[in-house]
Parts: sequence; C-alpha cells; structure tokens
Amino acid sequence: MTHLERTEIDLDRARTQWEAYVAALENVGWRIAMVDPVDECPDSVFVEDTAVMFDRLAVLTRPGAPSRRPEVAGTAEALGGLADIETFSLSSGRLDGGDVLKIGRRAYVGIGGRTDAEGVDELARMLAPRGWEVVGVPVSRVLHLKSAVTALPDGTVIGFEPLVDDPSVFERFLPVPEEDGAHVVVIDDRTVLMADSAPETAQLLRARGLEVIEVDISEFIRLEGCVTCLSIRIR
Ligand code: CIR
Repeated sequence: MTHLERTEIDLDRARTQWEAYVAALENVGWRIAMVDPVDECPDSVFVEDTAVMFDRLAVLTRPGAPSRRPEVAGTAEALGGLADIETFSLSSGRLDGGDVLKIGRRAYVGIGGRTDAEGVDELARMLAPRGWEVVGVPVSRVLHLKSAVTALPDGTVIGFEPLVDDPSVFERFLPVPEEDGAHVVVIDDRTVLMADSAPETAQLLRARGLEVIEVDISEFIRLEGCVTCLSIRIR
C-alpha cells in the first residue's frame, strides 16, 4: 500500500469479483489466457504492471516495487504460450504497466510513483523505430498514471481532477466526478468496462453514447488497484 491505509481483504469476495471480471471480458468475446498464480507474490493479480503490449510486442517490465519483480516470469511464460507475440525485457530503470497510457501511437508514461526516467528512456529508445512516441508525464498523487487517468475510445483522457498532476499535458481532457470513474478498460470503439462504484461517471459516459459495462472490484480498489490492472489486453 502506498496512498491508502492497509485494510483486511475479504478473499472470498475478491475471488468472486475476479471471476466476474473475467466473465465480463469473456462475455464481450475476449479469449482469456491465464497467468499461473504465485502465492509468494500477493500483488500478482495486478498483472497489468508486468507487461505492456505495443502492437504484437510485449514489453516485460521492471516493476518499481522490488517485491513485484518475481511476477514478471509468470507473465512471460503465459505470453510465450501465445502465437505471434514477440517479447522484449526492459533492463534498466523501473517501469510498471499501470503507468503506461496508450492513445493512438503515443504512450504517456507516468514518472514519479513506480516508474522512473531511466525506465521511460529505455522504453522510448526501443519503441522509436517501431513508430511509437513515448511522453513522460508527472505522477505524484496516486500510485500509477492510470490510477489518475485513462482514455475513452475516441482518445479523450478522463480523470478525477484533484488526483491529476497536470491535465494540460493531454490533448483532450474530460474531468469526471468520481475517483473510481477515472478508470476504464476500452472494449471496442463504443464500449468501456468500469467499476460499479462510479455511477455518476457511468451516466456521463452513457450520455456521450458509450455502452458501459460495470463490475464490482471493491476488494481490488482497497489494494490500490482498478479495472485496468487486472488484465493485459492483446488486440
Ligand atoms: C501495488 O502496490 O503494486 C498493488 N497493491 C496495486 C497495483 C495496482 N496496479 C495498477 O494500478 N496497475
């Protein structure tokens, strides 16, 4: 825990919520590949932090919390079982997947929480020849960049303003009324998945013409996670 108080987690409820999250992705047609559980890595359910997809390239990260580094091997193994996926392992600095927000062929990377400038530099050098632009942005009020902001299918960045260091770094920024409303998983051009604990934001997004699927992830929010962290999407 970094920004929240440590509280007791209801493991049964967490399992039920995780199963419903997986089912929600399956229901909209995603095929699920599981990363094997590792009991010694209690944060490993937040699998997003261990790899980031750029086209068919999976960048295996160097998590900012040293206790989370052993998680990467399991993700690498699961990715190795998928066809057409190339992998690259970051070798310097630190970088968590939760700090990487991709919009088009630009990746905004939060620096300050778990990710440092060295990790961002290596990522930028490696991705430049592949046509990706990497832009470092400050993060100081939350754990990861995507704890503060995510993006709608049309590229509009949404965030709960009190937790966003500098909304002006994004081309289009839309403030949302709830902290949990800042996190969406883009399912397709007109559908997003989000936590059910941000009903006003869900309404706001529906009014913009989006279909919103809601899931209960309260136990993971108490661990400083959100909807994006529980999966790595390969498109
Ligand atoms: C951690 O501190 O690393 C976990 N308790 C939470 C990680 C959440 N991951 C994410 O937002 N991408």
